[in-house]
Amino acid sequence: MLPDEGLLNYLLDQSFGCRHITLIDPGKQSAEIATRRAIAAIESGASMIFVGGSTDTPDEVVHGTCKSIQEALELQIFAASQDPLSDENKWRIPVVLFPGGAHALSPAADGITFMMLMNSKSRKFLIGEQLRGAPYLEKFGVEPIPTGYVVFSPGGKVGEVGDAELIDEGQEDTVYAYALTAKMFGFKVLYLEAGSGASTQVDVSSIESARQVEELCLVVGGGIRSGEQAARAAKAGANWIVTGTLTEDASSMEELKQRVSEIVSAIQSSSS
Ligand code: 1GP
Repeated sequence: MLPDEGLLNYLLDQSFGCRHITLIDPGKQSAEIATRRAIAAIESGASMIFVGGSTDTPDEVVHGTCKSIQEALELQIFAASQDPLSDENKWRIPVVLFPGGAHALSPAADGITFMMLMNSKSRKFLIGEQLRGAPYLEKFGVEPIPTGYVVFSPGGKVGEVGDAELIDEGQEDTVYAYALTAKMFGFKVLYLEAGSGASTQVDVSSIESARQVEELCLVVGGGIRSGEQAARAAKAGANWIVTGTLTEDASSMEELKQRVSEIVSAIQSSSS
């Protein structure tokens, strides 16, 4: 559900400090489970939901998940509006597509990270998928968020499928050049990705190098599983921390809530 200030303003607003995005992969769970997880994550302090991840999820599966999450949010907003003690704005949380390509799209989403995989060696991920997706997004009015996407070692599946020239620790100049290039292209967001389920997160020096380009909103994800790891990225300058695996491998909703709360309180205290 769109917040009152609109998607881009909400995303770029730095007055809240570092915030958390829960990534839901519709290819890995039913729409019903995905929705329960998204609602539990928001209850625990997540400020945005990304839907996407897998490279081979059909449109209708992605759409079913987005629709189901949006319907659940509408219900929560309605319930909160009937209760004078509860704040309905808490449920105005954007559901944003995080696509693996031009196939994983849905008109039910509030927006999409419209990405260039900047360190891909393949035209397909630099501009090809975007050309296929753009007319669809225009037709259905899904708001594109201009995003540069850079994949770091170990990179995981996205590094492999996206044919990325992975960035290693110690390549601060390269990271700075990518960040400047992203700014010069007019991207609003730079997403530093270590790959879903990565054994190591994006290193602090790389985040600090990207942070030198102050105009960019920095999203950092991949391999973040604890509050301590999330805090490290937040301190280095991340505006948003994405976690996916953390919520998906939680053994119960209680565990999921506990894990998300830990991330949220760690990043808030290290960025305020
Ligand atoms: C993947 O950065 C995200 O695009 C999340 O990674 O699954 O490791 O949290 P994890």
